[in-house]
Amino acid sequence: MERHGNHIGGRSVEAATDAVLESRNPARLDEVLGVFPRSGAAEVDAAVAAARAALASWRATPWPARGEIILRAGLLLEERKEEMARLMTREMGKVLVEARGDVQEGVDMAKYIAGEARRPFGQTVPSELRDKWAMTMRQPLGTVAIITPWNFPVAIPTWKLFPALLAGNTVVFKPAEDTPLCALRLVEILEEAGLPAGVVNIVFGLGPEAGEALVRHSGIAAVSFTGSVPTGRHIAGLCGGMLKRCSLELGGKNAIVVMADADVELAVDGALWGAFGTSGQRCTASSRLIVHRPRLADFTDALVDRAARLRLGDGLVEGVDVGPVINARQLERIHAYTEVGLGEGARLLLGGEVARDGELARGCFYRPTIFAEVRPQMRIAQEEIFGPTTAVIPVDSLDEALEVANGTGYGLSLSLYTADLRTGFRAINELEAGIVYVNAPTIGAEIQLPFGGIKNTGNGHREAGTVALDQFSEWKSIYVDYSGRLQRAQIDV
Ligand code: UN1
Repeated sequence: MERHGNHIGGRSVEAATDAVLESRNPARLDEVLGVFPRSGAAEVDAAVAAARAALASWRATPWPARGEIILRAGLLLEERKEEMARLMTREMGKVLVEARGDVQEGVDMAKYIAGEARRPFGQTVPSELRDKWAMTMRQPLGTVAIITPWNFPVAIPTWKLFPALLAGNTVVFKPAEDTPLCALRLVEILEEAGLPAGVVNIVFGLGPEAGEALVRHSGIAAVSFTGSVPTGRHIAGLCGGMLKRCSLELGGKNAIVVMADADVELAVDGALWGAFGTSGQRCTASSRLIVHRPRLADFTDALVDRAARLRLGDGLVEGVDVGPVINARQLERIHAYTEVGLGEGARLLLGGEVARDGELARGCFYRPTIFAEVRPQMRIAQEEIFGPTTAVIPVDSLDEALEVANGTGYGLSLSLYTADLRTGFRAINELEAGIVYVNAPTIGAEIQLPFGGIKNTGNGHREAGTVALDQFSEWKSIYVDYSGRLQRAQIDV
């Protein structure tokens, strides 16, 4: 098994520290994919220095030329989709079809943002004075920190890396400690596509060590982070004190609402995919199912029946529906929530246990878990579990459904199933979330629309879509006075 260094200045660099982290396959914990440094402040310093040294030349590279490199990286990623997807399944467990989707999202992002390379429009507006021009342009921020989670080991880094690079920034990238190899392969592809050495540097390590040093580093102009609310809050505090820009993409407690007039079979399809896809480890996972009482029995019976038939196992094996969860710590956390739910008086209809039969004992598997008779204020209906656990909450009206859907501290993704156009549009208007779906589950965002949420889900930024460049660029306003005399704005008009 290979021992890797950090990736700094276009090559593998030994860390000053001997401490290491192992990347293990969560479906078979005895399989180690690689050993990576557990970096601290010294390694972060070296990475920031390399990124800053690369800045002047990268910033001077024309936007279209930067876009070409990103496009080539996207095409290489597309060529190697299968290889990358298999690596992802081994490194973080999601089933192969989903891993292919994750890589595809990166390919889409590359093509989309490369297309923006000739379109970073500024504005030219009239001046109030004669012989004077007024206009705006986007400029890079400098060297930015990108800190990403393990649940979308390719897609989420591409949401951040590609726009950051297109805008002319250089990067220090700290991927989650559970998925270092996917991160390394992605950056190698960028360099193979022509990205100059030092433009993206990777430091491997833990949040409280490498991540903390990176956020605090005075050479870092901005931080883009996806992860948990407590970590996001901590980063926001640090950045606030330093007046450093930070964009945060945090948790969710997303819900599917099923109204009495909905196509229940379709809603069950959506709930299965939304709740148990990626073993529920998406910030967009459907962890609450709010069901209008007239259809409660139909919906719940069909859901339990179908969820009971989902096949748990190694995501590389054909026919497996649900893979492992990321590690033993998460497995424990997920199970602790089952105990919370039981303690709160919710009724466990399915799962609620670690799966240990046969081969499953080698990895971190949790059975798809469904709670019924959940009340909206229970902890299992309020807190992000990040596992294959969902809560059925009965309601008696559309008003109540919307109130319950909106009644958490999060606001990422909400969905409603109905056959009534009026109900659908009320939902679009009144659901409090960054992303709303009608007749589709809470997962499945596409990169050409902004991704992000309100309330504790973030701090007002969006990723991808037409606003992708906003978190990574600064507006500059430019005035050119060719009158040859002093003209005083607001005075000489
Ligand atoms: C995440 O859950 O962290 O919409 C990102 C989706 C995916 C992205 C999810 N396209 O579920």
